[in-house]
Amino acid sequence: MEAAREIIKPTAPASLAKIAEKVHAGVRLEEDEAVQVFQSRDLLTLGQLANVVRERLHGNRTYYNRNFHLNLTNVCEASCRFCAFARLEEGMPQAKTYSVEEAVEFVKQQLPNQPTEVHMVNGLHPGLPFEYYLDVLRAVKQTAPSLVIKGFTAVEIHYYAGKYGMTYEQVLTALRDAGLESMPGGGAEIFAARVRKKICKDKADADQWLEIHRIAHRMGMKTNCTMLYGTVERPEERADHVLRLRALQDETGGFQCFIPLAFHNDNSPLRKLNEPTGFDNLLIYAQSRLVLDNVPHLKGYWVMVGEKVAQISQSFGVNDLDGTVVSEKIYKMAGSTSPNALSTADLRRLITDAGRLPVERDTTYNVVGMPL
Ligand code: V47
Repeated sequence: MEAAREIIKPTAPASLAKIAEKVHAGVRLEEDEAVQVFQSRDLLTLGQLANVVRERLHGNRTYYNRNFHLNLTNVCEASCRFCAFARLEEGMPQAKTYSVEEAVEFVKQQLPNQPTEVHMVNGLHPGLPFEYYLDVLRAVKQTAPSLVIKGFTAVEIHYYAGKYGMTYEQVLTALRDAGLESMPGGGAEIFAARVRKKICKDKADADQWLEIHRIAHRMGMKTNCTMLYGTVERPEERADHVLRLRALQDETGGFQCFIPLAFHNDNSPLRKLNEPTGFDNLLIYAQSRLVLDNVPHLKGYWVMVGEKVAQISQSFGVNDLDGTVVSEKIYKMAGSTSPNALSTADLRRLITDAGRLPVERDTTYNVVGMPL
C-alpha cells in the first residue's frame, strides 16, 4: 500500500522539492519557505501538496452551514479604498441603518430556512450609541435563542473602544454578555503597513487587529481570520500576513478558519485594478493551506470566487464552502455576480460532484445532523 502511494506521488519540480518533502513529512515551513510558496505560481504542484494537507486534516469531508448576513449599517467613517459597501453619511444613496425592530423583523424572516448562524458585520457609524448594538444582540437572541451570532470585526471593536472610551476587553465583554458568540475574520486586509497606508489607512492597524483577536481568544471565543488579496500587495506581504496569523494561532489556538478574500473592483476607488483570476484564487488557497498549518479550516467563499472555482478549490486545500449566505451585500455591491443565496441542496451538489462528503456544521464546526 505504502509502495503504491509512493508510485503515484508526483515529483515536485526542483525548486519546490524541499517544500514538498516537508509537507509530506508534516514538518512546518520556515519563513523563507513561506515566502517561496507565495512567490511560486506552480499551481498544480502547490495544489497537490495542499490537497495532501487538506486530506490529512479532514479526509474527504467538506463543511457548509446554514447562515445569513445582516449588516446593521453601511454608514461608515472609514475610507477603505477597496470598499463599495460603505456610505459616508446617513441620507446618501443606498445608506441604510436598521432599527432594532427592523433587525428583529429581518431575523424573523430568515427563520423558516432554519439558519444556525447570523453573520453580522457593520460600518463604523459615527452617530449610534453603544447601547444600540447591545439592544440588537439581546433582541436577536430573544427572537432566536439557538441562532449563533458571529459578528463585529476587530475593526469595529477598535472603533467602539475609541469612540465610547472603553478598553477592547470591555467592548468584547459587553457584546458577549449581550449575545455575541463568535467573531468573523474581516478587517484584516493585508497586515503590511505599506499596503494598509494605501488601501485602508484610517482603521485598526495590524497589531490592533491581532490584539483584539488575542483578547477574544483569551475570553474563550473562537474567531476567524481573513486576508484580502488582489489589490496592491506583493507575494512577500501575503506571506508576512499569513505568518503573523500563524504566530498568533501558536499562542492562542483560537482561530478556527482562514478565509482568503478575493478583491472585487466594481464601484470602489480601486476600480481600475484587475480582479484576481480563477488561477490566482486557487493558488492563494493552496499557498495558504501550506503555510497556515495550525488553523484547522480553510474556507472557499463561493460568494467571492464563484461557485465553480469554490467547487474546484476542494482539491486545492479548501475544506469548507461557508454556507447558504442569504442576503450578502459587501461583494454584491462590489460587483460579485454570485447568486443571492445557495440552498443546502446546491451546496451538497457542489461538494458531492467534486467527490467530497458534505457535512453540515455549526459556527464552531460541530456536526449538525448526520454527515451524509
Ligand atoms: O474586511 C470588502 C472584504 C471583508 C471588498 O469570518 C472586500 O466567516 C473584496 O470578513 N472586494 C468583510 N473584499 C467580510 C469578511 C468575511 C466574509 C465571509 C466570511 C467571513 C467569516 C468573513 O470583506 C472586509 C474586506 O476584507 N471586502 N470590500 C471588495 N470590494
